[in-house]
Amino acid sequence: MPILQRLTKLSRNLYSFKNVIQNYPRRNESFLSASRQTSTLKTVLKASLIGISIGFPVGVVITTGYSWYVNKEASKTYHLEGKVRKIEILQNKPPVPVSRKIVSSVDITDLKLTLFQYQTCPFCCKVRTFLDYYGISYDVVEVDPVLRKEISWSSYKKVPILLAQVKSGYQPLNDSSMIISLLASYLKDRSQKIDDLTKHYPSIAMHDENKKLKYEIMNKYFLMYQDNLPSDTVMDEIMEERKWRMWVDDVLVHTLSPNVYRTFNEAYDTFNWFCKVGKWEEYFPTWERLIMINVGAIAMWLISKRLKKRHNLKDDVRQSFYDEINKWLFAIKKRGGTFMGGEKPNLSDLAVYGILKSIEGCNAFKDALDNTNLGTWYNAMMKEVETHSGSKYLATK
Ligand SMILES: N[C@@H](CCC(=O)N[C@@H](CS)C(=O)NCC(=O)O)C(=O)O
Ligand SMILES: *[C@@H]1O[C@H](CO)[C@@H](O)[C@H](O)[C@H]1NC(C)=O
Ligand SMILES: CC(=O)N[C@H]1CO[C@H](CO)[C@@H](O)[C@@H]1O
Repeated sequence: MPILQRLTKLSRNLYSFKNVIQNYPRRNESFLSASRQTSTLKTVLKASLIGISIGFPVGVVITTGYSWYVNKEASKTYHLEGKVRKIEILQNKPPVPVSRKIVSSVDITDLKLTLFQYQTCPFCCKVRTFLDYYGISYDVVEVDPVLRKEISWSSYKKVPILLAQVKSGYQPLNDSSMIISLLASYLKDRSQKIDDLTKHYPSIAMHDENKKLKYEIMNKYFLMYQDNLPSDTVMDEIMEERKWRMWVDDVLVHTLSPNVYRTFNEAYDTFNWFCKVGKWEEYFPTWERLIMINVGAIAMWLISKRLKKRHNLKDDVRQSFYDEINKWLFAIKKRGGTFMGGEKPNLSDLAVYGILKSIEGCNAFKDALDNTNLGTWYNAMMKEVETHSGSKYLATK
């Protein structure tokens, strides 16, 4: 419908334009060719009005045609609506070289994990933060963000993907929040099996607001307690923790792109920082790296303007970023501890920290440190994560 709206607005504007021009010569009698001008203008105006009257139906036809097409495409997949996607387990590990191994000396789990990721993707940083906090070892495969050939084995095309070794092969886990909920459930009782836990997070087919088929992961913010249901007071804490984890994915993360790609120069600086911390020089040939930096910076700078609008950020996008950070800090202050989880971080602290970690080298992050009280909480979190302090709280099996 926006096309229609724009067209009607355009014809209304042209109409008032016509009035102004027609009145113009009358008020300037000395204007020699006034009458001839008027007729030329009239011809032009008539032509453009005809143009509009043709353009308008054409617009209607295009819009109707497009929605007909969307409906037709959607109807091809209606039978999938509500269908649960079969959870696949790979027989063999995809033959992709490991970029680096993160070995933690305090790892007491027997998990065998490979993380397919971009070093500076906020969702990947979130998963790494979780693994590092609990001192879990894992392998990293750095994915080329343009060609993505390292995840060509997967029909899920986003990162992070975590590959967990299970008895019958390798279980791919999609989506950062699902990965974290599943692993947190596992850490509560390590006698459970990863592939059994995965069944609690089914993907269900549905059509989104644009009638596009997509799979939604059920329960991705829920921990599975099996028979050990927590008490009511703990349940309140759990719901608060869940609420903030959803806020991270639905609100906080959307303030990042418009801020780190705010101007072309900032976008370029951001990509150069990605190149540095992502060790692109080590993993990707020069030509691929140059494409990634230059195409990436231009594309993201352009896209970030659209994202700003879509997520209703203020014109001064920094202000929207500070507003959300302050909302978070205020909620912690109200609870009275160092962290949202109190004396130790909980999953929402880990999520916020992970997301912000992804822009640590950008101007937007430095500005946030200068203009909010983020630093105290952030530094306390850094210490917790870097010392793997979560490993102390893991139940012995
Ligand atoms: N909901 C997903 C989002 C993951 C996501 O959007 N990842 C981005 C990178 S930051 C991606 O892979 N985008 C590629 C694409 O959308 O094609 C999660 O939490 O893991
Ligand atoms: C991840 O996505 C792939 C491809 O769509 C799917 O086959 C797989 O079962 C998904 N994994 C889980 C745990 O849902
Ligand atoms: C996973 C985790 O550490 N969750 C914690 C969140 O905070 C509450 C309240 O302090 C704790 O009880 C949870 O264990």
